[in-house]
Amino acid sequence: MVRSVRRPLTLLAAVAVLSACAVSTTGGSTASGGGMMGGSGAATAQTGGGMMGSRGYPTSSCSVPTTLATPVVTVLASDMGMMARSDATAPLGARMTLTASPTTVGSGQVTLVLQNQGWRVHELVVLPLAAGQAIGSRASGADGKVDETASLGEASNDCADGSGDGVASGSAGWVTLTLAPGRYELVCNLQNHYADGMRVELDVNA
Ligand SMILES: [Cu+2]
Repeated sequence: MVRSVRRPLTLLAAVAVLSACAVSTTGGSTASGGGMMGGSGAATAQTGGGMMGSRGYPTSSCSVPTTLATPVVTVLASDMGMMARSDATAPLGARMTLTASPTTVGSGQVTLVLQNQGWRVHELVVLPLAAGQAIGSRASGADGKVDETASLGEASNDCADGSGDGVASGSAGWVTLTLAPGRYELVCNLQNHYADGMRVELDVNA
């Protein structure tokens, strides 16, 4: 008797759990799809004049030239935010990242394209890494920036090549450099951005 009662209960519980899962999965994908940004939310936001894309970050307002020298390393800048900011201001502890793809290229000419998928202004500066030096190990100065006197070049011009005042949210910037074999640290050196996580290694093979 006990078993015959328990079994249907167990089944019911399983069904309930599955239902709950189904519901929470649906809810989860809606939330991770952007909550206020993804799916239908994006359509609403865009109707409202926002810049938010279907994946929860600003859509690019910049067309990167297709004639740039190859290989092209795409560097994505991301940060946590809800709306585009025209400045780079970030507190220490803000969550910001740089990712690169690919992370290894051959020596010689390489184009770095910074796609700013964050909400703040970002930039890309190429710094050499000494043998054994780990990325993220540079000390930030009182201005919240690392020493970039050894910079080999930067993509910090909004929707343009080379050096400028930073790449706006949703936009891009690029630079073509000739890099010798070695390890490099791609960083965003706006105030506190490096310390907040905006660095990624690029390896250049012989
Ligand atoms: Cu940055």
